[in-house]
Amino acid sequence: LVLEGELHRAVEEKQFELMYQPKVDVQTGTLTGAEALLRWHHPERGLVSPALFIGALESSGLIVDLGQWILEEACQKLTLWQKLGLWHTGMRLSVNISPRQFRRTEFVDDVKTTLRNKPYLKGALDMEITESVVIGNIDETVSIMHELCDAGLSFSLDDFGTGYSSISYLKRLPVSTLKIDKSFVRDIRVDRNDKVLVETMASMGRHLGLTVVAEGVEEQEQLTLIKEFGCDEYQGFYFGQAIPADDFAHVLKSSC
Ligand code: G
Ligand code: G
Ligand code: NA
Ligand code: MN
Repeated sequence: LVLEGELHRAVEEKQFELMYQPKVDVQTGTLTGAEALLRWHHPERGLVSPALFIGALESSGLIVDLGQWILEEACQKLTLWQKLGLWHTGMRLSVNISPRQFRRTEFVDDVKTTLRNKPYLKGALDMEITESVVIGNIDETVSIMHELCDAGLSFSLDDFGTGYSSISYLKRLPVSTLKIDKSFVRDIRVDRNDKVLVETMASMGRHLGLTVVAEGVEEQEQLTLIKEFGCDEYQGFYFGQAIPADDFAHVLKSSC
């Protein structure tokens, strides 16, 4: 159980770190970018997974300030990697945006402020969202997304196929990438239903002109199947888990 007081302290004492999980081109095996994932260095418990505290960050509202830090931190690393010549055109760094963060009236202005005087970040930064960002009024959500697209950002629909991201949102939201949730990929070799679902989701995404990313690829056999189904990219322990920024820079270097 994560206590809110503990989280307040964690934010104050900067106990958080962003780690980076590679995304890979299914056909060529080359890096296409990364997803920034939050980690908490708990003073007693060690490294704590966000699965255990994202909910508490949301309900306490702490995610608002921390989310802005996540965005700034990711932009700072992106700037560094570009300056070092490690970040190629077309690669994207994704950050997860929580609904609470997205729904704030100041969100667009805060993002634009973060991107100000950094034209080189255009086309390199992506936001992973689920349908829970929709504010009730879908038109408002779409207009916020368009404004951010104009500022050079792209959007990925995360956890696609689960309760949090459905076909109707794929139709209505200006996303450029569909991420097939890892719960479908896990048993793709043995579960015929999962296999059909992944194949169908990949086909639908492709026909809609979206980049299709399969999440949670852990083995060669899963990679072979998602390749057959036409997924563009994958992410998963088979290539690598989320790693500290410096380690990810080495991965970038060795793939140059
Ligand atoms: O990295 P891991 O698989 O443990 O993440 C667990 C959950 O926490 C996932 O649902 C993931 O989307 C979410 N998460 C990880 N990092 C961030 C982040 O920086 N911001 C938000 N809002 N959610 C995150
Ligand atoms: O909800 P979201 O898709 O953002 O969640 C990302 C989470 O998935 C992260 O916590 C990350 O650690 C986890 N993850 C990434 N790759 C794999 C994988 O190959 N297998 C499993 N089980 N989890 C993974
Ligand atoms: Na995500
Ligand atoms: Mn996901």
